[in-house]
Amino acid sequence: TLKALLWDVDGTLAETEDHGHRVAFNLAFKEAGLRWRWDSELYGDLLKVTGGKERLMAWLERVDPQAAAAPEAAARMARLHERKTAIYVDLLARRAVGLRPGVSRLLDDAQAAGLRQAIATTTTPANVTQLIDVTLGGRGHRLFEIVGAGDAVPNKKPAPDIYRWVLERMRLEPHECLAVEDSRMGVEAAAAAGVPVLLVRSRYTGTATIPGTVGDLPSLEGVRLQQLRDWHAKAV
Ligand code: XBP
Ligand code: MG
Repeated sequence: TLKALLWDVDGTLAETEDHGHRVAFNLAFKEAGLRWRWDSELYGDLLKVTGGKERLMAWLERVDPQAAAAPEAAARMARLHERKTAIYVDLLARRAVGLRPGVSRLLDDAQAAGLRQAIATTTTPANVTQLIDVTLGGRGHRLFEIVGAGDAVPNKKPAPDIYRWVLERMRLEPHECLAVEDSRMGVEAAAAAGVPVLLVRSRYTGTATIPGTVGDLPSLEGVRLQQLRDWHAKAV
């Protein structure tokens, strides 16, 4: 039976990428005097590299391989990423993004039903805390038992590491959980950890079939907890 819901953050809890992360990266570039600008389409391509620091490094390798080979490149991108995080947290404070439809209700219903819940994400912990604070207030932090985020593990999604990290700390077996993810990399991460995964498509998911999911939805709007239980039951 289903014991826990493991939630992805970006794209799943909220549409944070286009109006949040992407905008914050661009503002950080501007502030640093860099003439880089990521439009929505380019950003969709860059999302194939998960993790902001990793994404910046991959970008530098693409546009300036010489600078990327320099010994200080990683530290430089890490500093730029720190600014990006501060800007992103500030954008959230100014309500640049809210939760996706249906999310708040499912979180509450799951808690009321005694399901355990946790976060399994690639993003920086401060971003998760801020999103929860701003959208759910104090009640948000009581919803999630554990937040698995960012550099908690060496390998980000699509590696299964963050899911394994969360499962281990919650002392749960993969089949006792249902993961909710919006991206191919997220689905791959959950599946590789053996966790049944529901795909909820977001702005950047695209239309291609993604194998290995228990369900494939355009949104969680109107979705009932019982449906999540049914998808999970069919998978295990
Ligand atoms: C999505 C990501 C993140 C964000 C940027 O994470 O790949 O890297 O785009 O966040 P998920 P940081 O869907 O797993 O929540 O800049 O903080 O890395
Ligand atoms: Mg995601």
